[in-house]
Amino acid sequence: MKITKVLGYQVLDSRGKPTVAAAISLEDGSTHTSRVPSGASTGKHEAVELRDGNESISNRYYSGNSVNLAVANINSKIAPHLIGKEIDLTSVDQKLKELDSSETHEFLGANATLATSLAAAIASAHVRNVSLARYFQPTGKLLIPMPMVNILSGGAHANRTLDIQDILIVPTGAKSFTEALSWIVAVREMAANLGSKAGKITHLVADEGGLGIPFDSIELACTFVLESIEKVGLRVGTEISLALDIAATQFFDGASYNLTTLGKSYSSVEFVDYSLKLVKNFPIISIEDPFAEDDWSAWNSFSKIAPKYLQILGDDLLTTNSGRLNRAISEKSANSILIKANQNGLVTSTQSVLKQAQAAGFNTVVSARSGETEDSWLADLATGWRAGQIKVGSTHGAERNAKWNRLLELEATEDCEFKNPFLN
Ligand code: 2PG
Ligand code: MG
Repeated sequence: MKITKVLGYQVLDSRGKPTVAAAISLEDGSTHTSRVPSGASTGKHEAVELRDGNESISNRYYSGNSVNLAVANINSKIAPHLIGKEIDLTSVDQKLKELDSSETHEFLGANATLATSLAAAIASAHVRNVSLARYFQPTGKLLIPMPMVNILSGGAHANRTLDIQDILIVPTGAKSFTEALSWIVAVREMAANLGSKAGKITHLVADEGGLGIPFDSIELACTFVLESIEKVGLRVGTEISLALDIAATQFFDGASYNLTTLGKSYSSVEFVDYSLKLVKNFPIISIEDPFAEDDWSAWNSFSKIAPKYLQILGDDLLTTNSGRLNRAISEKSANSILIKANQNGLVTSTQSVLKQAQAAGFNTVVSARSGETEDSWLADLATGWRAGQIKVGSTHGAERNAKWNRLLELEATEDCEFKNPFLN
């Protein structure tokens, strides 16, 4: 079926910041839309998010953040090459690569390429008359991903109420996604109640819907989340464990890791030591970005001494980039990768980074961004790609719940399985 129209336009994300949307129309009269997310703790090696900057007149009220250039690239540089062609995700992505052969999509903007690529994926699934998840995995049981969910937020997402970015939970003992989500909601609500009872600020809901409760140390914050789990009546370790997103690039100054709420600075070597103690003292099964994005030696030495069960997850380190992943595989810097489509810029190359990681025995966690939209394609990608895990933020905010609700829907409507990825 042929493409009849490709349209880019500007919409708002969950932080009220402009982002790119694309719509692809087909001969049968249907139109398929997508909206791209945007990060705050953005890694230096991510694909380029094209924003207009301060010069643009149309940008007057958006503090330099409008995306008219990226939108114009869809409408004038991409659309003419797609209209009249058969809809097919792989050919659309191939064309986008030809139009911008730079690895970071700096000419068209990765927000322009990803919006187009996602709309093409959704339109391609429509033509086959299957869900987007099924488009990627046509037969066999679909694998609903294990959720990794934000309870406490800090860092760039919550005005630095905590030095690190997130304390999350993973309900590894749940037998279905539906059960997993119910446990998570209970823990989040318990944390909000316990926080209020203790006289802490609990009305601060962070960018990803997590609680922005201030704590003097990471250890105190972890203890608080553990108490919330126990008060709900769930067993720590066998049913639910902790996960951290340290987002260490944010507090690394090139020489030291500065935990400002604690008032302590650590050299790279000392921070490896500190991180090891932290994971040994708490039931933490996953640690994301424990070191800065280019501090490879810290990653490498930590990976050598970390407990074998620990998921060492590269986000800013790997930026869903094949070359950086290759380095991490050969140097054994990490054993897992966060997969974010907008760090990469195309649906097919994001999936191929995921496959490359899985082939090397890495765990894969498909992730939302802190600036999200009401779109739910992420849930389908994580499921159809058999990622095993997904991270979306918390269970507050329609832009977060759109993804959780889509996973509930997939579990209810498709032939699915749900597994604990930490048993592999
Ligand atoms: C992260 C993400 C999502 P951001 O660091 O993993 O939590 O944050 O989108 O701001 O990069
Ligand atoms: Mg991260």
